[in-house]
Formats: sequence, structure tokens, C-alpha cells
Amino acid sequence: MPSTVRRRGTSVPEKRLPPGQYVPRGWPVLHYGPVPRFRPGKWDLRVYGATATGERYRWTWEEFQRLPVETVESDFHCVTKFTLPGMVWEGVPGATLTELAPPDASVTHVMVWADFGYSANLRVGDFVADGTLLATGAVGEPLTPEHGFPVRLVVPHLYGWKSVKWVRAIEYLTADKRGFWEERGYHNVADPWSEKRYSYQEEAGEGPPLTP
Ligand SMILES: Nc1nc2c(c(=O)[nH]1)N[C@H]1C(S)=C(S)[C@@H](COP(=O)(O)O)O[C@H]1N2
Ligand SMILES: [Mo]
Repeated sequence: MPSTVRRRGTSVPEKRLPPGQYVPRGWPVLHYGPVPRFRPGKWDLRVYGATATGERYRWTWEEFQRLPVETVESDFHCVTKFTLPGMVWEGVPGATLTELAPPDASVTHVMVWADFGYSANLRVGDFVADGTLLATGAVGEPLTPEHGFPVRLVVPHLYGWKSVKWVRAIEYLTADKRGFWEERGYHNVADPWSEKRYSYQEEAGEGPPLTP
């Protein structure tokens, strides 16, 4: 299991941990709502919204598995304060997806959509950043259902709620919009190093207005 492969415990230098974070035992499972059932014949990943040509893109599970993958080692930080040091993810880089499905020049943000309507918004720069992957595997194994199988986003430089499990669509946006947790009290930017945890900490320009 993943937890036996990763480094754990007190040997992690403190400066490697963002403020307020600790290293837990094992790999916690954390999400809101049920784990979706994977139906390989019905599953697809779609890209829509402000694409450069106006067309929509769609990959079946068979097609998605043929996209080029990279392996990336990164630390994973959850806003509930656990950090998983030295995670190893395998998947299709966000940057690769934007090459295959080019966004219009006016695109500033993406909304990443999961089964059951969970979503998280990202700046385009976060989506194409080094280390951002549409992951299909972790620490040498395919993802397990509870960790996001078949495909989850990993955005290691932001708090974990932006790392959407069970991804089904990427929507290109020409203006920022809040995702599931960003609407419900979590910070629009979610930088763990400056502890941008909650929306009340947001400064002007860090997020769209919160609707009551
Ligand atoms: N679809 C979906 N993805 C999600 C969540 C969720 O509730 N639904 N929770 C997020 C949160 S808060 C975290 S910390 C990570 C946890 O990933 P893990 O369960 O693989 O540790 O998943 C993120 N992705
Ligand atoms: Mo989280």
C-alpha cells in the first residue's frame, strides 16, 4: 500500500512543512459525499468553455489511457493540516491537456468538475504549472476508488481541496468563479505557504465576491 512506500514521521525537516501542517500516519481519505461508481463504457473526460476554436473535446477512458503521462514527486497539503511528503503521482500534465485542447487567449481560470457536481476553480497558471497532473496512479499503483480512480487532479502547490478526485470535465473560464469549497468559506487562492485557508482572509483581487 502507498503508506508503506512513502516517507513518514519525524524525519521530515520542519522547513519542508508549510505553517501549521503535520505528517499523519498513512494516507487519509477525505472527501464530501459518496465515492462514484466507475463505468468504463460511460466514463469520459470533457473540456469545454472558452476553447480557442470554440470546439469541445472529449476522451473516452480508452482514449485517455493513451495520453502521455509523467511521474512527479511532490508534497500534498490538506487544509485540515495533514501534509503527505514525497507523494509520487503518475498522470497527464495539465499543460499537456491545454496543448491538446487549447484555451482561448481570454481564458484566465479553469473550473475542474467531478462526478456529483464537486468543483474547484484554479488560475490557468496553476492548472499548467509544473507538478499539476490529471493523475491515474500514485506511488506505483493505479488510484484506488476512494483516492479518485480513475482520474484525479493533483495541484501540489495548493491546499488539497483543489486536487479534485473523480474528475470529469475542465471548463475554461474568462472570469474567475468559485468552486464548491471556495463558495463555502475556503480561500479562493489556497496557498499553503502563506496559509490562505479561509475566504475571510482574502484580500481585494484574490477572489470573486462571495454571494450570500
Ligand atoms: N470530488 C472530490 N474531490 C476532492 C474532495 C471532495 O470532497 N470531492 N476533497 C478534497 C480534499 S479536501 C482533499 S484534502 C483531497 C484528499 O485526497 P485523498 O482522499 O486522496 O487523501 O481530495 C480533494 N478532492
Ligand atoms: Mo482537504
